[in-house]
Formats: sequence, C-alpha cells, structure tokens
Amino acid sequence: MKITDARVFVGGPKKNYVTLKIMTDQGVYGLGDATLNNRETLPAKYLQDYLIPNLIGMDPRNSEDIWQFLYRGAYFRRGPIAMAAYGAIDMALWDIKGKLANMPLYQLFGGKSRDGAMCYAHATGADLEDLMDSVAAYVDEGYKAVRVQCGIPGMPTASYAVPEEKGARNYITDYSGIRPTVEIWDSGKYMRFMPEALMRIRERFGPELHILHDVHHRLTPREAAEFAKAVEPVGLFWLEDPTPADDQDALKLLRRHSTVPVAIGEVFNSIYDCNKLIEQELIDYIRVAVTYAGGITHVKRIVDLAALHHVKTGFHGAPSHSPLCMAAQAHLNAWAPNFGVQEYLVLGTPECDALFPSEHRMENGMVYVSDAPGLGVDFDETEVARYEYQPGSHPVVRLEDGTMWNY
Ligand code: CS2
Ligand code: MG
Repeated sequence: MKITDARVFVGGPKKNYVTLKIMTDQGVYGLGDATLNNRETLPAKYLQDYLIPNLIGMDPRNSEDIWQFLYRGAYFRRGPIAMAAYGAIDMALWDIKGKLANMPLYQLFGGKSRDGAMCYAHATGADLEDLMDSVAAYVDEGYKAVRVQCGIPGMPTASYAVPEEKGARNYITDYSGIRPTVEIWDSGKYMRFMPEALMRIRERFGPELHILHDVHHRLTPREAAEFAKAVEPVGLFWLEDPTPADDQDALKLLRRHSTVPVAIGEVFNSIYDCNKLIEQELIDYIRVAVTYAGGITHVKRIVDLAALHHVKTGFHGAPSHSPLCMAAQAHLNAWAPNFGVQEYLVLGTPECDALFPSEHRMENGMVYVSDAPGLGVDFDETEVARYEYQPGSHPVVRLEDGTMWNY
C-alpha cells in the first residue's frame, strides 16, 4: 500500500483550519488537523514544501516509522510548527488505519473505558453577576463542569477570556489585523478579587458543580502559591496555567502551599516539555492537544506516562482546534484509563458540521464518540472553498507601567 498524494486546505468558519488529506493507492484517505492558532500558514507551508513530497510512496500503515522519520529526520526537533504538521500526518495515518481495520480508533487503542466523556464549557462575565448568568446557562444545558473567567474591577482590558464588550471580540483570535491588541494586566487587582469571586460561584451553584479556572500564565511562582492557597476552600476541579508553563520547577512552591489540583500543558508540544512535571507529580491534569503535540502516536505516549503518576488527561479544546483534532481526542478520551475531562468548544455549529460531517455527538455536557471507522469525521472540499484565510493574532499583555507580560 502506498501514499499517492496529499493536499492541505486552509479555511473554515471563523477559523483558519489547516486540514490535511492523505490519499492512497487503495482509495482510502485519511484526514488530519494542523491548525496552529494565529500562525496557521506555517504548518501548512511546512507540510506542502517539505513533508508531503517525502510521504509520497510511503506505506501509510507504518505510522510509527513515519512519525520517527519526521521527528528524527528533521534534525531540529520539536517546536509547535513542526509538531502540528507531524500531528496532522499522524492523525491522517491513524484515520487510514482505522478505515482499513473497519474500526473506530478507540478500538485500536484498547476499546472503551467509558460511555461518554465529561467536558467543560467556558463561562465568562464582564462582572460577577454577568458570570453567574453565564454559568447558570451552562448548568441548565446539563454541563457538570464549567470554566469561569471574570472581568476584574479596575482592569478593563486584560481579564483573560473576557472580551471588552462581551461577544464583540473573539478572545483567542483578533481578526482586526496582524498587529496584536494590547491589554493591561495587574496581578494585585486579580489576586484581590478572584478568590472571593470563585467562592461566591461555589456558594451559588453548590458542591456538585466542577468549577475550573484559567490563570493563563499570568502569575509568578510566589504569587501562584499565594493564589492557590487562597482558592483552596473553593474546591476547584482545577487551576490552570498558574505560571508560565516553560518553567517546570515553578510549581514546587505552589505544591508546598496548596493541594489545589493543577492543570498545565496547552502550549506544550512534546513529552520532553512535561516529563518532569509528570514524574515529579507537580501537576494533576495534562493539557496537551493532539494537534500541537505531534499527533496520536506522541500524545498516547504522554497519556501513558501520565497514568503512571496519577496525572489525568484534560486535553486542550479551544475553538482553534478543528473537529479532526477534537475527534482524535474523543477517541483517546473514550479509551484512556486516566481520562479527566475534555475542554469542548468546537463541534456542533451548522457551518462546522457542513465542513466536517461526523456522528460524534455532545449531550448534557458529555461527548459521545462516533463508531464510524477511523477518526469518524469527513471533510467537504467544496465547502472549504467558501472560506478565505484571514490573518489574526492573540492579544499581547503589558503591565500598567508598560512592561511586557504573558498573554
Ligand atoms: C485557553 C486557550 O482554552 C484555553 O484554556 O488557554 O483558549 C488559549 O488562549 C488559546 O488556545 C490560544 O490560542
Ligand atoms: Mg488555557
């Protein structure tokens, strides 16, 4: 069996999804996602100029060897652009494998460990009252887990995930141009407001609701330890990215002062970004995404390592991931003995469903994986032609005195 051709498509509803389609001499094709948020053209170019010409003629069934060829063969290892490109190839090869076996991917991993996978929604509010309404709406929809982000008094622009005018701007991609909007941050204002706000949410919604909160890399290790201690009585499901995740020792201080569960890893792209955090049991949830972290082959290794150290999965599921990445994660979630929760924002809009038809379904805050062979998602090439690439950017963050900070 041979790979005969592969094509890359960039486009989608309100997102520049990067979709790879690998064709074979047996008519079976595979699909993969290489969408690197706000840098979409780069993995697309890497695939087109370097990787696809190498894939032609290879046996698509040898997904492990092809992964090793890509990773070792590049010489310059890791990095989000390369790993997203390998991720798309790897997903497409697993998709082909599943179609050949006539089995959904979770069966190839070891079958189902659960019927549905719990996921969490994003509640946001310009202020606490507004946030309470947003949480209540998700609870009414049946969600058992909700991430809560709130506008901070005296800090009008930089409360992560809270658009200035609610709904006016997509907080993970600003399409007004390639130059980022600047937001102003003050950790003191945040730390004075947020623990009490989280407690009010707990009091209003009771002990059963899983409450998650994302600090989005904004605190220093000492501040993070203080914050984690302050929010301990809330009983959070997790505290996400309290510190910038590239400092793997930063969490030691937090661990000495608090038992709050910690989730990290949405910006990681390799097992070597998180092996220390996992082996030293400094985190409770690993947040990698199948796209950014080199596909199913590599992420499955991370999941297995995590399982040895009581670390559960909490795969990244921001709207930047296409339904292909979310499907790969749905299959891993169905299988993983150490599944924790899934962030879920993508599937289900009519435009997305038209572009990526699938039978994965979401009900009452749970994702139910499709039984179709492979990833269980198709791709409509005529639909994608409706969309043009739109350059966008993440905001950047500065402190009140102008010092550059972490978005
Ligand atoms: C976020 C992301 O989902 C999350 O937890 O931290 O939305 C993140 O801001 C984006 O993926 C950035 O591209
Ligand atoms: Mg996050």
